[in-house]
Amino acid sequence: MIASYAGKLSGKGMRFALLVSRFNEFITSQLLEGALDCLQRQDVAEADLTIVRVPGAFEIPVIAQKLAEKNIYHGIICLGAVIRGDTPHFEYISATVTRGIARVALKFSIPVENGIIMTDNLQQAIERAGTKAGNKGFAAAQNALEMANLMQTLNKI
Ligand code: INI
Repeated sequence: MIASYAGKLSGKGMRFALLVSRFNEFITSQLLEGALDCLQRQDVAEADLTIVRVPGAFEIPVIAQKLAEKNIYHGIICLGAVIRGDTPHFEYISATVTRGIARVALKFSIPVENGIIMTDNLQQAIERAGTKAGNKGFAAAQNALEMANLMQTLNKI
């Protein structure tokens, strides 16, 4: 028989940290709302949720690392919005943040989900923050649940 594993979406008894950047707050607040909606609908208790705010997306990886070091969270959900401007700043921030988040996940073997919208313009960001293209915060929270459950399952084999 082939052994096959996939994570469930249940959040009962799991602790999550939500890391939210204030830059483009009117987008990131919608991502936070979507993520909380997902987690609470999957039975994560309020007492098991921690929200941490940082100035911008660039600051997310170091705080994700700080939170991961505590070894108390089943997952960390990073929420932000990086929107292209007239300078190459966008390229540097998005690449650095993406690499930083991946590094923390690999270093600590916990899900550190990238719920950071990276778009060419404000319209695309709005579309991904609870309108036409769904809510990337909700999706990141769902991925965190699936990955946290998968980690628990794989810990048992
Ligand atoms: N931070 C963002 O989260 N989104 C952006 O679109 C953005 N832009 O375009 O500049 C941004 N810049 C701030 C950056 O994340 C840091 O907070 C800043 O560079 C100080 O370290």
